[in-house]
Amino acid sequence: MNRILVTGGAGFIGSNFVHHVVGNTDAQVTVLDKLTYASTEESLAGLPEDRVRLVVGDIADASVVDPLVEEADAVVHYAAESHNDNSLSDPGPFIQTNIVGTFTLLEAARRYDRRFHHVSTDEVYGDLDLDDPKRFTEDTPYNPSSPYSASKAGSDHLVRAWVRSFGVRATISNCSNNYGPWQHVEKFIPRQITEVIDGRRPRVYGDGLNVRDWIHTSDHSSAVLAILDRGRTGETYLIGADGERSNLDVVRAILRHFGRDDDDIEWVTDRAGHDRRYAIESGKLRSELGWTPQFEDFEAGLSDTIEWYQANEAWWRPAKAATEAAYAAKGQ
Ligand code: NAD
Ligand code: TDX
Repeated sequence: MNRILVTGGAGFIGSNFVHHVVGNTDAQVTVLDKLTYASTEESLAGLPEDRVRLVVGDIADASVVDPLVEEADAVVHYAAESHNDNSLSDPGPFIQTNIVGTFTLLEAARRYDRRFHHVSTDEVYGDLDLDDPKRFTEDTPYNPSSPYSASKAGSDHLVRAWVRSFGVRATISNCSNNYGPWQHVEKFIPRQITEVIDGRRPRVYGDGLNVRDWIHTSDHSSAVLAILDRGRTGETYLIGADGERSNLDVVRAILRHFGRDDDDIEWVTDRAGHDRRYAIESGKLRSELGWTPQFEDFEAGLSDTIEWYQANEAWWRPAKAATEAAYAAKGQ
């Protein structure tokens, strides 16, 4: 697999994947990215120009997508509208990019018979109760809650149908919540880190007891590369690193890192339809493909991430004020 087309490769997880591919393979990478508010070219800075090329364009535009898919050996599809809160304010872009965009890419993969990997989320399975002993598996029924997760579920169903009806050589991964460098300040962990840097209080929704299953984004990258390399066509693999934590526990760890009182919290309006808990059982990926996460200590990975945001204020600062103004308008 010498030429990989990475959609959404200037965003948080996609750019981390591009760095991972350059560091761990000999592949040539073309990034197709619309450069929405969620991304910057800086996330790709420093990568070798003879290995990585950026094409600015829309995954829903077949005239852009077709020639790029044709010249690639494989497509790894990250591009999406990705923030649940935005999908509650304005669902339209989520339907257009996540569903129509995925359809456009699948049609190109079908036309040119290209290997396709679709990056999805555990949110397609809905949520679990806090005391439920179960975790999500590849057999859990789809039950999405938000316009974002419904649009991702729709895109997963398209991939499954294109495999079964047209023989497209596709795999799907559904990953838990990622953290690490280059994540937009609208998301939970970067928002709280940058609020504390700014001398403000972290903003926690509801009762703070909602649980997310955290994985470092570099472990997500190694899992996607393993699936691209050794995954079986038509299969779904769940990616997770046993990182269940309540939002309150995460915020308290951030406050402690800065030497602040761990009750120094601003309780804000809850998210509509807020999923209670996500949890991933990733045994299939581990046993079938031999994958294991490198970041097994969440608190250590969180400390590295906090230090990255302290050292890279020039990257996140331009987005911060507008992000906070939009949250303030919603009482969040
Ligand atoms: P992100 O919002 O940081 O990045 C998305 C990228 O897609 C951006 O670079 C954006 O410019 C690009 N994009 C958006 N619309 C586009 C379009 N129409 N055409 C081309 N490019 C477009 O999101 P992320 O957190 O990096 O998520 C990447 C993928 O991983 C998404 O598919 C998401 O559903 C999935 N995922 C995310 C998480 C998580 O915790 N963030 C967990 C599991 C799965
Ligand atoms: O200010 C906040 N306060 C707060 O309590 C924000 C922004 C969030 N939260 C809560 C909501 C969630 O319970 O923190 C948790 C995490 O929120 P997000 O960062 O918005 O992530 P989530 O909704 O869990 O979705 C993320 O993981 C799955 C990604 O954004 C998705 O793209 C991915 O599919």
